[in-house]
Amino acid sequence: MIPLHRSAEVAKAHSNGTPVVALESTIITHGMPYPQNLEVARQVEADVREAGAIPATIAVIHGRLHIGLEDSELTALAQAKNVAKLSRADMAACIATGGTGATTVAATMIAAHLAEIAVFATGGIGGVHKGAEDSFDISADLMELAQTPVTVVAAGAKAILDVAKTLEVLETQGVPVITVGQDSFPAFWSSTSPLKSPLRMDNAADIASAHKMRGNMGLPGGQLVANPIPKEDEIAAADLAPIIKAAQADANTHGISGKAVTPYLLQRIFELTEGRSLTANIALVRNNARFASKIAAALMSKDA
Ligand code: PSU
Ligand code: MN
Repeated sequence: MIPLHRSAEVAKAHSNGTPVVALESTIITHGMPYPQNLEVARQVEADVREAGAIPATIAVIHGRLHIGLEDSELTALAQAKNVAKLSRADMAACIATGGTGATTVAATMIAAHLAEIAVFATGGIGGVHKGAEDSFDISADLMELAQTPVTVVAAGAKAILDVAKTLEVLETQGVPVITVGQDSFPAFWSSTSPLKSPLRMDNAADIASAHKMRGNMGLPGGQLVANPIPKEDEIAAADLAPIIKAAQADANTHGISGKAVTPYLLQRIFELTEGRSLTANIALVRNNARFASKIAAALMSKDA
């Protein structure tokens, strides 16, 4: 048996057929500093409600898989120290041993699917790290997208990754990468990149239909929806390039590896941009939460 626990709000939505949007918790524990992380987590939940869906922030707390957190649980998680960062490999072990951990994109997808939630909003997914030809550091998020039927809304992939290689792996794994409203694949803090998006769709209804069609065809896996950061909130790619280079060089100097790489780079970039990266990050996560709510609503409608 899986100790799966829905919050009161999510349980109600589940039985009433109200659209639900899953949200991850690693962004709270490892992606942003306190107290902004708590403010953002609450704000993103409010954005989902305002858009007509119900938010389900996912985390493992004392061995229970929580689908939707009460405000007291969210507050505790945002301040907790040494919380595990859970992916496919370690999630079951954490639940089985009564542990507490935040869920990455991969783990959140697994939990959402178990709870029958089809849409998930986040900031950015993990991908192929620079230098992966030596380190073999490729996020389990990519393989999860290939096998778990959840549509994930992100703002593209961060330039801390090798974005071209990330797109190649997604193609090899058979993951549809759909950019919203433009031809260029967005680069997280910047709305465009030199890379062309494999697919483009201009509205939530089409994305919901594509999600359903994969299911009808018996194709496993989800979809990656790349939703560009709003122009007024973006940071120019040229401004970021030297900062990312410096952050990567620091990570190498300090021998950062494995799970620690992404949180380290995010924190370094936050420092080097004097907080600008966080302001942009907040804007894009909120934008993704609103768009994911539209997809969740479209999935509930008969003609999707
Ligand atoms: N990218 C971001 N912010 C994040 C993450 C990625 O812009 O917070 C987190 C997500 O939870 C993602 C995880 O699933 O990092 C990927 O970690 P890794 O590269 O270790 O797989
Ligand atoms: Mn990794």
